[in-house]
Amino acid sequence: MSLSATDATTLERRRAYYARIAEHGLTPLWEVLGALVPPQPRPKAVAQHWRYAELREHVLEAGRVITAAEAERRVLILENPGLQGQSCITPSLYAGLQLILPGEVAPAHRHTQSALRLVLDGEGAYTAVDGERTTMRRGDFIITPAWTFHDHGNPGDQPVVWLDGLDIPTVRFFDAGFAEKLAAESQTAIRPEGDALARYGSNLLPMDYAPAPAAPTKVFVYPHAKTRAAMQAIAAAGHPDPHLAHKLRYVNPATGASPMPTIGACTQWLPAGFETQPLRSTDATVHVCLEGSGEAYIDERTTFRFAENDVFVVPSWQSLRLRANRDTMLFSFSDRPMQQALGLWREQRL
Ligand code: GTQ
Repeated sequence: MSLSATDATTLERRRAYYARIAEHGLTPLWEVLGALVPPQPRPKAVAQHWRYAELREHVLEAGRVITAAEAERRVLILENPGLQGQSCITPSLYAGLQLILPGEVAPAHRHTQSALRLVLDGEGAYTAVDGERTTMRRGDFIITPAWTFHDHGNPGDQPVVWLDGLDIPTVRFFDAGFAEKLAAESQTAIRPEGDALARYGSNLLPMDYAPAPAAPTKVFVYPHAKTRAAMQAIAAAGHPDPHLAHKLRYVNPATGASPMPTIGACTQWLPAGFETQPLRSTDATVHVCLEGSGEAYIDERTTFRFAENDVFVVPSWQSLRLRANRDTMLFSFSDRPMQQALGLWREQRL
C-alpha cells in the first residue's frame, strides 16, 4: 500500500502510537527524515538587504534612547527575517550596528564568542583588545578573539557606527557561552597603539612565538588603507577571476588560517562595469559595501541595488552574481573556516 493511499484507520493508529511513545521521549524518524537529511541545503535564512541610508537615523536615535554604559553594547541587531527571534543574520552568525557617541565608553568585558568589527561611519573611536587600543578608521577590520577583554570608547567629536559580526548563534548551539565583566570600565593600556601590528603583522614574528594551528591572530586590526592599497595593486595587474573579480581572504599572518577559528572574512574588488558569473557555496555570507555601488543577484530571483555601507546576506547554496557600477570594494564574512574544519564546505561555480 502506497503512503498516499494510507487509510484513515492506519493514520489514526499511527497517531495514537506516536502519542504513546512521546511519553517515553521517542518520536518517529520516518515523519521527519526528508527534512532532517535533505538532498541539498534548504536554508530558513532568506536573502536580505539593509540600506544604510535608511538605517542611519534609527541607529543614531538609539543614542537618544539609551546610553552606551547602560546598554553595555548599544547595538541594533540585523536580524534575518527567516530566523525571527533568534538574533541571527545566518544560522551560525550574528550581525549588528553599534553606535558610540562622543565621550561614551562601552565597558570592558570578555566572552567566549568571537567578534569582528568593520568601521562604517564617523571617526575618532577606539577599540581596546587585551590592553592595546586601536583607533577606528572607516573600513578598518578589527577583531576581538574569544575570551579577550575588550572595550570601546569615543574621545572624538562624532558619533561612530560600526558593524559587529559575532559567532553568537554557534556558541549558543554548543551551549558553550561564558562572559565576565572587568572590574574597571576601561582596560589600562599595557602596550602602545600599533604594537601588535608591528610584532605580528609586519612579516615578522617574535622568536619564541609558536601559535597552535587554530589560535586567533594577535594582529587585531587590519587597517583599511593597507588592504585598499593591496587591492588596487591587484586590480591594476588585471586578470580578474570570472566568478570573484578580485577576492582575497584575511589571514592570521602567523599561520595562514582565518584570523579567528569560527569566522572567515574577505575583501573583494570589482572594477567598474565588471559582472561576475554566479557562484554558490554552503557558507551563508554577509557582505558590506565599503566603496562604490552595484547589484547583487541572488539565485537569479532577487536583486539588491547596494550602495556604500549597505549590508546584504546571501543564504547557503543560493547563487550570487555581482555587478559593479563603479570600482567597488566589498567586505564579507561567513562561517567558512568552521565548515572547512568539519569537512562540510562546498562551492559550485555556475
Ligand atoms: O562589542 O562586545 O554586537 O558582546 C554583541 C555582543 C557586540 C561587543 C555585539 C557583544 C559585543
